[in-house]
Amino acid sequence: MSIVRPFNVEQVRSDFPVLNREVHGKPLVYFDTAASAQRPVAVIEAIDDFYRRHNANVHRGVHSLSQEATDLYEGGRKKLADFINAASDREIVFTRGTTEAINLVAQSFLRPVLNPGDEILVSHMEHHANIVPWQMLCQQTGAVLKVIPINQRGELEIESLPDLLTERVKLVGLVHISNALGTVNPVAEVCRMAKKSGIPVLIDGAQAMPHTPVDVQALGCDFYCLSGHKMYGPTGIGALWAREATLEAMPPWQGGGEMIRRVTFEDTTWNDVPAKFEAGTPHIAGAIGLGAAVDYLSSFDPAEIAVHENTVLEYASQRLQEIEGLRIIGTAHHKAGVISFTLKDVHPHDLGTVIDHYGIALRTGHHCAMPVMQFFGVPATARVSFGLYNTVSEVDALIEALLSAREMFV
Ligand code: C6P
Repeated sequence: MSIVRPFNVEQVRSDFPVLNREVHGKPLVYFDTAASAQRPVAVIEAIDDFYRRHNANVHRGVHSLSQEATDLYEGGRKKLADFINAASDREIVFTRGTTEAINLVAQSFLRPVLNPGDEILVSHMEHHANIVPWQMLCQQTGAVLKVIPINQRGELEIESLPDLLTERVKLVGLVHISNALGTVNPVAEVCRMAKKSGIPVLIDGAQAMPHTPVDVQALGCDFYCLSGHKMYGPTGIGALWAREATLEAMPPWQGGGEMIRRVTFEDTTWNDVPAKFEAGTPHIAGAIGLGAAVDYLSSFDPAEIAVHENTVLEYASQRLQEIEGLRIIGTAHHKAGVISFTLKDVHPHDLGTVIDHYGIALRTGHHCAMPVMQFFGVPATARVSFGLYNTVSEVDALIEALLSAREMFV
């Protein structure tokens, strides 16, 4: 889709109805986009239109509604394929989100080839979604989970990779942008290094999709996993990208309708990809809404979104440091979208509860990244995360609220 709109944050904000509401009598400041982004009208209307006018199951009916639903559903796949520069829409497997995409790769791609003593390499800054499925796989096969270290800024220690990338490693799993630290990882470089040893790489792109253009072919990865709700689309829908030949070679993961070509009691043959991996009735409205989210994001120049988001991120990083006793966790040179912090003598949960009374939504806890918390010696952090609709004046509101909250606790 061609670029049609110059980026103007006030116009962008008017696309998101929820931003008009108040919380505890204050204008909502939504700083929890990393958990789930808000949805623009275009996405809400695409879903609404599907249920009002086209609702039917896909791929199964000869009647008009079913054909319309199929076209809309497959249209969502095509839009997403183009958005991430997949070679074909057959390379997009719809899943419930990043978590399910990673589990699919673990069980279908890796499990059949894994032997005791083989290794899976992940980084110290992974979300649990890119740790636990591999741990489960290790328990099932006798393989071993190894960890790429990070430094005190929360950056990948890439210089440790040549020693770690031995012939025992059967897959590298790496987060593109860390949800707990905001670190942007050098994923293309890691892919290049792994490729030299013929090791496949899975990228967890959950946090990257809303912030940076993703070109799966240029990255050189083997698997890219994403979630619709992080990129202004619906919940319950996401995708796994892999090359068609890779998907063809993988056995199906779940069995049922849609994923078969012919079933007898003696034997079953599989459907073509990606249907082979989409057993059962899919999240049709989700795929359509995700397509609308792709259209929405594509209607801006990604460079303009990045400039705006970096301005908010840098301004917030500077202003937060004005607060006595505040420690930013994760100070990588290359960051996007996220600032985690602790405030001396104040538990993050208490902070989050008080800040909510100022109408400000931020997240507190371990952010499903407990090993990162352990690395930095904190049980939890408060986290602000930004979307394309956030502004520097919202950051000012946060600073005022934090200063008042600190008065209350100290
Ligand atoms: N992070 C956060 O608040 P799902 O739930 O499958 O859509 O995405 C899981 C996931 C995987 N990887 C990364 C880097 C993520 O950030 C997430 C989701 C949310 O940070 C919920 S814990």
